[in-house]
Amino acid sequence: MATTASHCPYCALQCAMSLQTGADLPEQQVDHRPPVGIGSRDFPTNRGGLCKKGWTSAELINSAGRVTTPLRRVGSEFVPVGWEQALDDIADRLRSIGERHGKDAVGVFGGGGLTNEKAYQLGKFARIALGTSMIDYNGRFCMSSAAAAGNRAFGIDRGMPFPVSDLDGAQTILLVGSNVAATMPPFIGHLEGTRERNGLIVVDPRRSETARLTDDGGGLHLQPVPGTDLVLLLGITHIVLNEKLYDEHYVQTRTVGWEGVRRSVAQWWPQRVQEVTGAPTGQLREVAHRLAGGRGTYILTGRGIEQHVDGTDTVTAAINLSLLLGLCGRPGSGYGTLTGQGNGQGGREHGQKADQLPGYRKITDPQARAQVAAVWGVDPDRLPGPGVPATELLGRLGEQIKALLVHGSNVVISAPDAGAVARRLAQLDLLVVCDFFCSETAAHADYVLPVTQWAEEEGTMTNLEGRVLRRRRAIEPPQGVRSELWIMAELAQRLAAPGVWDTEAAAVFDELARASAGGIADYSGLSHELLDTEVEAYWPYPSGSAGTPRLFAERFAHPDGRAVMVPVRSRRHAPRPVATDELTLVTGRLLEHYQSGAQTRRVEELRSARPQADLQIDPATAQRLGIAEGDPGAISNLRGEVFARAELSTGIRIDTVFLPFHFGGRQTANALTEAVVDPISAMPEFKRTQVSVRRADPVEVQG
Ligand SMILES: Nc1nc2c(c(=O)[nH]1)N[C@H]1C(S)=C(S)[C@@H](COP(=O)(O)OP(=O)(O)OC[C@H]3O[C@@H](n4cnc5c(=O)[nH]c(N)nc54)[C@H](O)[C@@H]3O)O[C@H]1N2
Ligand SMILES: Nc1nc2c(c(=O)[nH]1)N[C@H]1C(S)=C(S)[C@@H](COP(=O)(O)OP(=O)(O)OC[C@H]3O[C@@H](n4cnc5c(=O)[nH]c(N)nc54)[C@H](O)[C@@H]3O)O[C@H]1N2
Ligand code: SF4
Ligand SMILES: [Mo]
Repeated sequence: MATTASHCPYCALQCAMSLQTGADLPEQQVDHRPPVGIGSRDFPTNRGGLCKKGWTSAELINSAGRVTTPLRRVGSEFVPVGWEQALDDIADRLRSIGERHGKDAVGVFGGGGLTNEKAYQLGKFARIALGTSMIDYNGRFCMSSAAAAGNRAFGIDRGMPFPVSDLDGAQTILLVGSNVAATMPPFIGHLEGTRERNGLIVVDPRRSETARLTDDGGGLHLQPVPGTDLVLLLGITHIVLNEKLYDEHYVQTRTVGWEGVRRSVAQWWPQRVQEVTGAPTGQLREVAHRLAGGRGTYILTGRGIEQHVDGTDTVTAAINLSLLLGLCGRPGSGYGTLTGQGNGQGGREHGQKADQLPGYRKITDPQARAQVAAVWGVDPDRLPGPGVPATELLGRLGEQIKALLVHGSNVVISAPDAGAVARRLAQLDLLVVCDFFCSETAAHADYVLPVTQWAEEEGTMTNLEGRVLRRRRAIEPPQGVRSELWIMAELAQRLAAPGVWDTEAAAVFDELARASAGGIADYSGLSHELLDTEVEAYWPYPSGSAGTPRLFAERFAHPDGRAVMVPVRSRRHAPRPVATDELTLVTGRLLEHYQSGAQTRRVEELRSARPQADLQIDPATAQRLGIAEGDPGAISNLRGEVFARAELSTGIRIDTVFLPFHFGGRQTANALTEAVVDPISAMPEFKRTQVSVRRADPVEVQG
């Protein structure tokens, strides 16, 4: 049996695994290809552990639903076509749409699951092969608020500016809006020490798996009203300032702007914070004191506070608190956000974001344009300007945008106001989806192009710590499947694009490294060859350096070396009416499923464990609505209606219900969410939607 060292295809923890191939494993279906087994492999982030998604990930390689030849729509059917014919036709149609409606009539939607090489190539493909500015990606739904807050405070956006193993020695960890116990199970190994020291504090309107880790011993769980975390954090900051718990020397020497922060929190005395958030004043004081109690404090944020219209400001409030306490850049303490997708970190560094070029450079910066254009072999004037963020891009489909290429996202399930997205996709002149499966989005396509899965390709991923990892090929892809690098090269050639279009990931990486040189996310010292020696490669990794496991020890990334404390204010804090029929819907994740579920709903063990979306609802609320355990519930608002089985649970606030967003059809949670975004980051408000709930008729559920 052969083993290949690689990493999990799913989340940003990027657990190390070994892929086993060989004759002794039972043969599976597609093309009679050899099966792949998953073995554990020791690594500092997961220490040999994997969650059940990781353990079962190889099932998708030979999954019966796998697309293994290009598919073309004819009426309401898909028919198999050859690659030449598909690519010729797609190129022709892209060219004629561009000629007729302008180059920005072609949109590109990327993903944070793409390798660095694919993400880089996609950004280049959009800008110089298609000539469009209209590219953005699903990281806008995921990382953009934390990224925006990190950039303005620190001058750089690396989710965790320190290795995760640093958390092992922590005294106190405040987790705000993150459910790591379900979303990155092996990560909780790094919380064990803190838990034993009674130092874990979790803020979540639900008694999530992670909140339950605080049950034994002296941990704390704060259960605020959804969407009030900004006020909560301002309130804790108020106490820290009032009771002089902050680190004055640090604030004076390493930050600017704290006077503004002091003024902005003055009005948030504990009683008032309690009224808005529901968190008792005693708990607020307790948290402030614990965070300030000596060394070893970390503050970590997740999507629970980021996916709101004030997500950037809320993360900013968490960073301001961290800076006041002197946590950032000091050994044994820090602030970080827990990046989500497999390459959520690298995916936002190499140019698939509407306003960015490789190396985390601004597309509006003349110097950056000149450098990247030189690497691409084009005149800088040929590069388009900034495009529009994901939600706006999707909003323009069928209007300004006539054609869309999708690489690594299932927007019909995962974008806000998903019903409207599906309607707009239907108005496109051309939709091309690259995927391994006929996802709900691919089902709308004119062409589905089948691509390689993780175990069939080479590449790199950048995990939540900013560590660059090697993904390695363990098995040949099925005959009819191609890599996206190949697809882009073929289309670029047909579109007579300038520049070089490599199809080998190592060569594309070398080009990416050159394009990133001198940028914020500098990868110029890295190569596949170097990464194969298993160096610990944290970016920035400029040529000649040994990388940067920990940032901010001496300086922050702003020109004056200081962190910027930006005062933020809460714009929506009126106490909520007590009696109302409306409930607040929060959405999120289950351990068993990944994202839109396009992959994990095809894995038998995961599907049978979680076959459907359940509505988490408090028993008293359910009783008031005449709903019993297991009853069908209808959750609705102006935008849509969703059906889900009621799961009664005291682990949720009485004014709140929870739905996972992993399911499609009549269980699509995003049929309810609104396409309203944070004004700074353009992140949608996935975590707070007003809905009404009623008991549904079983017939409605089937229909
Ligand atoms: N099993 C699984 N794991 C995953 C993924 C997956 O789909 N499935 N996806 C990966 C990706 S891309 C991401 S981004 C991460 C996300 O990882 P997390 O951020 O941990 O995941 P979520 O479930 O979206 O949200 C976390 C928690 O936020 C809480 N929350 C909701 N609203 C609020 C609020 O207003 N305030 C506060 N304080 N909390 C709130 C929810 O109750 C939930 O428990 O997970 C990654 N890992
Ligand atoms: N209501 C609600 N909605 C949410 C969220 C929430 O918490 N609540 N979370 C948001 C967040 S954080 C995220 S990250 C998004 C994620 O949601 P999506 O963007 O839909 O992510 P996935 O389901 O991972 O979709 C990836 C698709 O690409 C395919 N794929 C995987 N790898 C590759 C590849 O290398 N190349 C190609 N071409 N295809 C590939 C998969 O088969 C799948 O069909 O959802 C967002 N939507
Ligand atoms: S925690 Fe994330 S990376 Fe690790 S096995 Fe599970 S899905 Fe894969
Ligand atoms: Mo995400």
